Amino acid sequence: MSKYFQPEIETAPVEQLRAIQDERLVKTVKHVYENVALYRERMDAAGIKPEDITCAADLYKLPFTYKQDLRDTYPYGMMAVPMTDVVELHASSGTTGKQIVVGYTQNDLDVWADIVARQLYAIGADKDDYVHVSYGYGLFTGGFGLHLGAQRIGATTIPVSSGNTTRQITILKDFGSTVLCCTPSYALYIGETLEQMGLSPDDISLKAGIFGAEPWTEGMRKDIEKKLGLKAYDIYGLTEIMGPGVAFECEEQTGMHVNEDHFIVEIIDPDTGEVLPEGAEGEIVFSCISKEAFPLLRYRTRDIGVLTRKKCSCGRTFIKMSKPRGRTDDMLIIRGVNVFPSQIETVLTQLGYSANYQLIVDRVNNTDTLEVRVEMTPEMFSDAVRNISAKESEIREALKSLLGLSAKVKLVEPQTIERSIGKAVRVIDNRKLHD
Ligand code: DLL
Repeated sequence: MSKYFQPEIETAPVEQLRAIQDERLVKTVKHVYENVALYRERMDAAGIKPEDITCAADLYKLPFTYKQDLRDTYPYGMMAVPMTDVVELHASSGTTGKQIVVGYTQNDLDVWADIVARQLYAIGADKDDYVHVSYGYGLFTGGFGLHLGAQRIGATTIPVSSGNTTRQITILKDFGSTVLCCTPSYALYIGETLEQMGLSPDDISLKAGIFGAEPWTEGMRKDIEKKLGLKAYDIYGLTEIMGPGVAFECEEQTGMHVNEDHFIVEIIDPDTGEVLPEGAEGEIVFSCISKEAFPLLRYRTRDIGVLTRKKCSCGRTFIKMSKPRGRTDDMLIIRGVNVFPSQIETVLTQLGYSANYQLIVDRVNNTDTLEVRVEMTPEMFSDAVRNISAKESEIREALKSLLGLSAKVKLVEPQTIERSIGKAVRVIDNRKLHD
């Protein structure tokens, strides 16, 4: 069986990919100029005509698109085809602000199925697999996206959706699920529940997992792999661009290949908007080049990552993006120190804790405070009380020396931090209450 779903594209020489991007970008720019008022107005205001964009290298000339634009044109102002051609809608509420809605033509759904199918083939799944989808079904893109891909490869699709964790385990066991798809925090929760039910990975048949929709660390990957007895792969995507499958991890497990025949990715300096060279960290920006219903150009994701064209051992030629470190809007600034929750997670998992933690930020007498609440593992808890303050200062010291961050650390009893069946809530920022 091939590990590529569409080998001619996935392993195409870079020049060939460039040529596809050139042609598709030119077509998409014309399409949005003619059909989306916001793009026509923006381009007119910037003095750019569709003819000025002749290849992918001209992309930088185009204005950016922001989440606010999607809110301002809510619900259907960014659709580039008549609504009669739109066969499905999805929406994202985000953590703050008004929801946005996106649309797909039948052709868009076919492309979505293909790119998720590429992910499934890349991790060694095929029609003989049982793909257990525990991402939420509904307006969230996770459930339906993975579902489409699983059907496209002819796998036996199990649309469980999220929640009811003991039932998830019964289904994993009885239905013989071989591939699990959910958020990494839910995967961890499923792993813990398996343990609590007195079962081990040998009692289920999982061989791989496709986990995304939130940042997660290498430490968390190892923990999930151990608890569930599988290989854990990362998948990236966002509602505005397509949903899961914009980028996917291969057997190397060192970052995600961007489906470059459908999306052009850039890294920019979030402050100046300047395009940064390969290898530099910055904000990830996507342009859709094959979408019909909702093709965004230069969309500012707010995700922070790095791109590389280094040759990948899997043979794919698509550019790779690192695991996003976080989002510009999730970065905490604690007394002048910039820190992403994922950096704290790395420190905790290196010290042997699982990724059950919460960050509580506040402001006391005009000074920011951070409390890191970390759950003890059951083993630590049983051997513990006298050790607690020593363990807390060990974490405090590690945060200080690795991140330059002074924090209060509080070890809490096992199972006391709320588990998530979707995206985990890591940060409680009480400063917002005072603003
Ligand atoms: O989370 C789509 C998705 C579903 C991706 C299932 C993967 C699996 P949104 O709800 O619109 O869409 O959230 C998109 O989630 O901008 C990132 O900040 C974050 N995100 C998504 N995938 C990853 C990942 C879906 N693999 C936002 N690593 C994005 C880190 C991720 N962050």
